[in-house]
Amino acid sequence: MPQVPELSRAVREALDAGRPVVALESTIISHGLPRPGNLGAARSFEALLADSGVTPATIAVIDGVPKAGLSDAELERIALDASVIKVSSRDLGLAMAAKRTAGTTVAATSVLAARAGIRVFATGGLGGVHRGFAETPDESADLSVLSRTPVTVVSAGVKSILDIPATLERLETLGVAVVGYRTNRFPAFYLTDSGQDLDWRLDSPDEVAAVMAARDALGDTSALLVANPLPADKQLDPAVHDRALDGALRAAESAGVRGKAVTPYLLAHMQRVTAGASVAVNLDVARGNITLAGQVARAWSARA
Ligand code: PSU
Ligand code: MN
Repeated sequence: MPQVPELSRAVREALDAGRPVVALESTIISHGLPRPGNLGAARSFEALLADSGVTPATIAVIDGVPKAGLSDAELERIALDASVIKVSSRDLGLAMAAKRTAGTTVAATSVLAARAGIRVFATGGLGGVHRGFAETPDESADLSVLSRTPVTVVSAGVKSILDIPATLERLETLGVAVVGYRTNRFPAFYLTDSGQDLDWRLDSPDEVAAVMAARDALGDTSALLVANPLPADKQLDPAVHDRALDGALRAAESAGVRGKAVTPYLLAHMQRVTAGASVAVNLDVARGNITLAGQVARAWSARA
């Protein structure tokens, strides 16, 4: 079997030369953002990196082949083809053997990035522990996979649709390091501040790279989560947010949505009832994280 994931030429050359590379996930494109604007978003995510001299490595499964670095035609398939499925890490081997085309979640993207030797990864917001866990124990595989995958993930905390205090407890149990970027509070994706305090804060990309080096020296094989909040003037209006989320949670409950459909269902509901305001905020969240991830990747490659 060829190398997994298959690297695009640009990604392979950048990695070989020790130049900065940032992995990007693709479930945000296939299942997080609405078609057809998601294609332009995916292209703009890559351009943000390329414009600052960082090689983007969007990760996805194309006809059963896990890839890091997509052609524009492949990016278009992930964005526009409605038969594209969502895969977490456990699904990767199944999607490969079945020759499926898939967007990769944070869990699946982290596994593939780590195998490729890509150290820094940007997403919008991580999965986590869902509300109502006591009745339906829904916890994203993102958390347990990050406990055993050595990658630095830049994320605006976890999605506010989740139970954030419970998610932070799980991250602690699982041994995932969590730092606030220029903040002592954990962000909440659409919202700047979840109200939850963090023990650690870092204020520059160089400081993040120094922590990565220290963790390597330790042989630490878990992830470092860099929680990067949206500026307060760019967050979703909290009143609009709370109303939309309340409706989304009730709709999901009465529709009996389960499993991996839950997160896309809640995000799509938020998009409808906020008339697209949540999409604009989601894009700002992703762009902010990708920009910071690019800076961290540059600081990391400058150390070598
Ligand atoms: N961030 C976004 N939009 C998304 C996601 C993250 O801005 O759609 C995706 C990520 O791929 C994440 C997934 O891993 O949602 C979580 O899904 P689940 O709760 O089923 O694990
Ligand atoms: Mn789930």
